[in-house]
Amino acid sequence: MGEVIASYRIDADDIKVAARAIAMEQSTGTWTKVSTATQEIHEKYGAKVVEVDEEAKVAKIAFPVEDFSLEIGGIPNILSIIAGNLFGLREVRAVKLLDVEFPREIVTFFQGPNFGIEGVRKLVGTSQTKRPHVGTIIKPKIGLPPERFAEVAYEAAMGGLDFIKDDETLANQDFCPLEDRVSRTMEALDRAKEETGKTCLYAVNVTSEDIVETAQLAVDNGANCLMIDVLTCGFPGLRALNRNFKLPIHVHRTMHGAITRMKNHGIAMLVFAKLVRLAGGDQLHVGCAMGKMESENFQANYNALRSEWYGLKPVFPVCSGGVHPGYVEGNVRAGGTDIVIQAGGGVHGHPLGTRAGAKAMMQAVEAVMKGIPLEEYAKEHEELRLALEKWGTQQITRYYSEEM
Ligand code: CAP
Ligand code: MG
Repeated sequence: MGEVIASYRIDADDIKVAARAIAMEQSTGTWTKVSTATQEIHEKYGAKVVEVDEEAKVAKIAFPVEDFSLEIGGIPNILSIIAGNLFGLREVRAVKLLDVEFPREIVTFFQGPNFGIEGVRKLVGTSQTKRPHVGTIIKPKIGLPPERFAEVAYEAAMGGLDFIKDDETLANQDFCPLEDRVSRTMEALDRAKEETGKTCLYAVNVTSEDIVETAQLAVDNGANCLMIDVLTCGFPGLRALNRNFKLPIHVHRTMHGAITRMKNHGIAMLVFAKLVRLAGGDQLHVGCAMGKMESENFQANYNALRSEWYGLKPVFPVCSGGVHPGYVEGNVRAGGTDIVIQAGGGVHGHPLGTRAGAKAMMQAVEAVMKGIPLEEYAKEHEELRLALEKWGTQQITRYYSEEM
């Protein structure tokens, strides 16, 4: 039987002692010896410290596969074990779960994405070109009524985008009820398809108390893609979508910064990326080289989503947050072409509006795929030229302005 191996960076007076305390707390031990825990129990179910790198302050702890309840406990149980009480132990000042390696039997128990990169490409029609997908988040984040939302979606699709999505805070508010929003938007996207011949996916945010019921409402109103805020909603929500619906699932990671951002404490995005792939997300926000969000180690996340993993389908890494046409080249260079590039402000903030903004994003991708520098391509592409004039191609650090 295999083991789950978790790597922790530990800040403690004695890293070996702290690692041992973590292994005990998270498996068969507690703060004192108890008569109920036999030697046999410790041997069979006890987690072991298998490696300690004192210089890097990293310890690897191996958990026997038998410690996990996959069928019923699923991903919540995995998290309670590898990422549970340990964060509060007095032996550690701070600790970060950096990575986790799963054995074959756990990976294949979870069947992963239903569509994966190739499946989503087939729906959109990019299996041949293999170019990055381009999407937009309808902005403003909240406030648009369904009719206006659908019009903006139509404009984005007419501009050639592959993908539109709800923002992570949009659910079923009174100003934009989900049923009305989805039916109008899908009707608008159908109209756009009649004109362009191209499919545009619309990821409906179904993050909610009863995600299956909400997703069913979206599907009944024509949805062709679903979206979940996986950390606020929970992994069982993602698995429920994966099991119950044959639609691609876009996974947003809102709230992750509270958990992933501190270098010495929390859980690395890499761990969540692996769990999302297990749970069956088809696209996941994992950061990128250029944009408004801090993105440490995004390359490792991309690898976890796209590399061979006991036959599980690869997940499309989503590069989002403060992206605009001027950042497309830098992001593709860093992330490759098997990515989804998204721009909200970078589409709807275009001087000529949403359709032109969508076109500018597509033109930037075309330029990169043809190996033509953006500035060069912009000479013959008005929308791209205007976008570059407004936003440039250099990473900026100050994003929010008074003119909003
Ligand atoms: C992007 C976005 C995403 C962030 C999340 C937003 O909009 O929709 O939520 O990208 O970040 O609301 O900010 P803009 P990440 O294109 O207008 O910035 O993908 O890093 O989790
Ligand atoms: Mg958003």
